[in-house]
Amino acid sequence: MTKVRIQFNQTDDHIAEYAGLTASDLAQAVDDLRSGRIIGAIFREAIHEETRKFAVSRLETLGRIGQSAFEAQFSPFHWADYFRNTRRWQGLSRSVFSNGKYPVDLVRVTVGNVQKKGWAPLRLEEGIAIAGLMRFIDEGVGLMPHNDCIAADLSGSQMTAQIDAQLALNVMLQLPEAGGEAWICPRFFSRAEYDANRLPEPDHYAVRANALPAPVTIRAEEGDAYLSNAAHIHEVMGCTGDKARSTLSRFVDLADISRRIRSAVKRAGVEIGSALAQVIANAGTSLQQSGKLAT
Ligand SMILES: O=C(O)CCC(=O)C(=O)O
Repeated sequence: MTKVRIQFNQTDDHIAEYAGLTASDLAQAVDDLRSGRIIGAIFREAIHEETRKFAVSRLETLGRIGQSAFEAQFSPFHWADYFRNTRRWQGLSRSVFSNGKYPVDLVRVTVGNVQKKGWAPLRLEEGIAIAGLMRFIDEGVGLMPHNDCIAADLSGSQMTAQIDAQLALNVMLQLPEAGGEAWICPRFFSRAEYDANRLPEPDHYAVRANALPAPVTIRAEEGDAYLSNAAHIHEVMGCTGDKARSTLSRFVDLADISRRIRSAVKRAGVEIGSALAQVIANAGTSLQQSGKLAT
């Protein structure tokens, strides 16, 4: 395993740094993010230079691949379409990387293997929620301070109630000439706090920066990847220059297995209860029909 270096170059930024992207380092970073020991992990040269260049050139032809669940949730049509398309997007994203080099596969296998630690990858009622998203951020554009909390966005879902941590992996495929750094504020907002600090439309997804503590900058270079807790408020600085900022992003949602079991047992209890009620009601109706039960 690569030795973890916790940087303290900006007061106390708690960013772990690894050489390369390996399953064991990824599992360690997931563990440390989940426990709050670190607020981000950078994997230097997570993809090789030829892999990166190939992905960038393929993306120039294909354009953006995928959509986020956040964008899809507002219309039933887009929501259904999202689940119809996740496998296709996954396949398309994989095709942008040469054989065996798609970083999301390593993430899926690693997260799939951590069950012994009590977590499992999240599934939604409708199916697999997470497709790798490959996108560009163009000149003059950034992302305002926001968090990504599928449990708050889909508060009616029993599956999202099992979430223990929502992490985000971003692979830096191409950086702009200037700007495009990611900032993380090590701060959780309750939904009420978040709503109280929202910016007006069209930036309603984001919150006012003056409500936040000083952020930590993620200094990821082309070919690096970083993993962070998506529930922390984060931001992408405006990009400048002719080169777009292009990334592969993937959420890593971890469900707490014990919470998952409790919720399955509860659901089964409700189902058994209502099945029993139905049997009793049916028996009552049959008895009535056969005249054996007084009305
Ligand atoms: O591209 C990044 O560095 C962060 C992306 C992000 O904030 C998001 O997908 O919500």
